[in-house]
Amino acid sequence: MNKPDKEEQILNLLKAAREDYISGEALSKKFGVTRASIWKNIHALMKQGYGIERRPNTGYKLISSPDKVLPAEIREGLETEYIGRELYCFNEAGSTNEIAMKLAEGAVTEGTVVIAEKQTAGKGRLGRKWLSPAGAGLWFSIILKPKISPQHSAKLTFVAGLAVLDAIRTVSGLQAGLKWPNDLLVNGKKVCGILTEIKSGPDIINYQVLGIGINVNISEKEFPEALRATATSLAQEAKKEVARLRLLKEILKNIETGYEVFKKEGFKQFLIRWKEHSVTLNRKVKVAGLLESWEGLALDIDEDCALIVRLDSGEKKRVLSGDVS
Ligand code: BT5
Repeated sequence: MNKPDKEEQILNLLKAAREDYISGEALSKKFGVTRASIWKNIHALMKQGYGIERRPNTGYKLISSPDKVLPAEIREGLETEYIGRELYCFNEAGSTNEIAMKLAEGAVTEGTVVIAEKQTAGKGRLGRKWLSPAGAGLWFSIILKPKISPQHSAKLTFVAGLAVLDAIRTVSGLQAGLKWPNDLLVNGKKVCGILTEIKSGPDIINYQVLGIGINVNISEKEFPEALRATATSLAQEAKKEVARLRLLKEILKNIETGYEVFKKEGFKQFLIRWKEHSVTLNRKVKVAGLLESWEGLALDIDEDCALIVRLDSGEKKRVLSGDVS
């Protein structure tokens, strides 16, 4: 599933041939295998949803590609060096974050992406559930190995949030806002949530997984009643379908660029931009932490991504994690 295998190479040849047919014989010669073996690969591609015409004495021609998060579709036109070059694509998975955290324990390269058409156990923070229906969203996780201490990991969630915000604007024209600490909203409703998980020693991170969930083409009725007031999708807000694969590739490119800048130049410029696009600041908020909650004015976000709230008593509270409403 990682490096282009024979099946993906055949697909790429068919794509390159465009309107022309490629004969089974030519393919079998190229790969040094029997024509029956080539047919097996073609059949497997058709099962994934590729439309392939098979004409006797002529060969194979690609008619259509599925709108699915498949390795060849993600790699085609992907403008990154290392993010998304190693791919684990699933039709159905429990949670891509869980899979990525397990993979990261082994010899996996930085930038590996785990993605699923559908998650059956998609998760948010604190074990909350993340709705991830088939075919209509982007549910994926990126494995990074930054040489940073665990306290700095939230900064990469901010870098990723900005990368998604820019990609949404480029691909759908929608202007999203950032809600502290990890949400993107469009017209006041949540379109994206980011779940960052790390494995770390006391001083330095072993690896960090950025789990990103985006409601792309989910219709209103696909959301359960309980979420309709707070959740939306890009298609609902843009009033048209949004190209899921293009959005994914734009995000991967933006995250790679952002990550490189973060490593070279630090967090400062990201924090400035994040605040510019924040929908949390300068508002009366209620912040629910794990044990306590506070009400007051959201004043600022500091360089550790903590939210500074001025309580009605005038006291300033520094909140590192929690939920804002
Ligand atoms: C988040 O948590 O917003 C992080 C979501 C991360 C999901 C991605 S998908 C790929 C990767 N693999 C995973 O298993 N997870 C990541 P939190 O801030 O705790 O928000 C969770 C809350 O958002 C839930 O309790 C619901 O109220 C709401 N919610 C659930 N599904 C939603 C959806 N699809 N769209 C909008 N809101 C949703």
